[in-house]
Amino acid sequence: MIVRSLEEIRGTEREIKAKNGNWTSRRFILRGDEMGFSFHDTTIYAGTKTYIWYRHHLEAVYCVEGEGEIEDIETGKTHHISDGTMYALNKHERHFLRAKTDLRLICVFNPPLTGNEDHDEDGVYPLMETTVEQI
Ligand code: 9YT
Repeated sequence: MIVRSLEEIRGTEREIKAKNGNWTSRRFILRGDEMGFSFHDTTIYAGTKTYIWYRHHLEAVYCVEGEGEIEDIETGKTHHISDGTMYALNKHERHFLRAKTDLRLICVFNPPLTGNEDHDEDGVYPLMETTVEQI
């Protein structure tokens, strides 16, 4: 069994701050934990707009605090996000994430992130080489 607290993760290599300053991600479960997914507690900072395209990953996101919106660039549709809203990027949709207040999002990625991924200039996380033993 794995038990971890937010306090233990703060200030360690499991806490990743985006280069653009828009978010901080606390990564509770990573590929090395061999669960087949990664599991994060992310804060998206108030007033930010982030372009994201998870070309190599599927992501489900559950909002537990704050107000914001997600714009699906594929359809042009914008959806309000607040405590209790879930969205799943089941088709690798390119999107903008806008935070009106600080947004606290619980995120699950498949395949799991390895640890220190940050968005590149295309809003993409690279696909790290994965062997069967690591999944
Ligand atoms: C919701 C979202 O994709 N935010 C960006 C950070 C990401 N969730 C992560 O790496 O934890």
